[in-house]
Amino acid sequence: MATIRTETQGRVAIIRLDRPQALNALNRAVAEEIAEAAEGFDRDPDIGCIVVTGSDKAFAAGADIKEMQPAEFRDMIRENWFATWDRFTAIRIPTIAAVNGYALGGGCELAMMCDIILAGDKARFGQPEIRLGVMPGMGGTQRLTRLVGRSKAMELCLTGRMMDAAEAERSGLVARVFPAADLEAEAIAMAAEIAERSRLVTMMLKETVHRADEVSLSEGMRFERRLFHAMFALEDQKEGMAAYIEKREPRFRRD
Ligand code: CO8
Repeated sequence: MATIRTETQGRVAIIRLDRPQALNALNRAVAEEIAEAAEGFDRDPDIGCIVVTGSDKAFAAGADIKEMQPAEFRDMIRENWFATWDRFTAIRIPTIAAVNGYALGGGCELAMMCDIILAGDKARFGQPEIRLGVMPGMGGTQRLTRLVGRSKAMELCLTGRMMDAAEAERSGLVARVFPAADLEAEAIAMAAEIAERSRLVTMMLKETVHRADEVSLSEGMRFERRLFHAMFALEDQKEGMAAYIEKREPRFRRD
């Protein structure tokens, strides 16, 4: 892989953006490599959670402006730019973004494609596309609005200003903030804990939470209830509840 590095630690996979010369700007090769790596981990029963991270300076400073600048409308349409990212959001096991440094434009949007965003205390988030004569194109107008509400999403997208980790946590974009030096270890520890649970149940839980963005409350409740009922067809429900009653650790299935 030319633009990312991957490794595994136990049941956790780590995808690390690795274009330091461009502050991890997301070009088409990055999208393809992240999608391919994540799909591989998603198929691997030995992996239960993926951490996506960058460097101390930048998670990712946006889509690659130098690659995009000469593109024409016909190129965008023909190649359906940014559609590759749909493969990443289709990953069924949980994903955690561990953000140190800049998460701007497409970088902020990649973080929002993940299920949980954790930030180092020096992280900066923003959607500066307006300053480049465009608007967010990898989900920023939609996911940021759902996460922080319309007024704040409008303010961030229309001004292009950056917000710090504390503000991002206050506004609901970020789940938790850690000292920058501890972020990666904390993210991996959280991922390891998630990866110890029933792999099938974490997948169904992820699908159900994301359903909340798509359907009405009553439809979402019906979907949740039906999948909850379905979980009683899994050995993991029997094992998890028996382990609680017997005061021991559960042993969930991995496949
Ligand atoms: N694309 C390409 N190269 C980049 C990017 C980027 N997004 N960000 C940084 N780089 C490059 C710089 O050009 C520089 O390269 P060089 O040394 O060759 O000049 C190198 O990375 C280091 O960057 P800086 O010297 O600028 O580092 P600083 O510490 O001075 O500044 C900043 C850091 C503030 C992050 C600054 O680099 C910056 O403002 N970057 C651009 C941020 C930005 O605007 N991102 C949004 C991009 S657009 C997008 O993501 C969504 C696209 C959706 C559009 C839809 C179209 C269809």
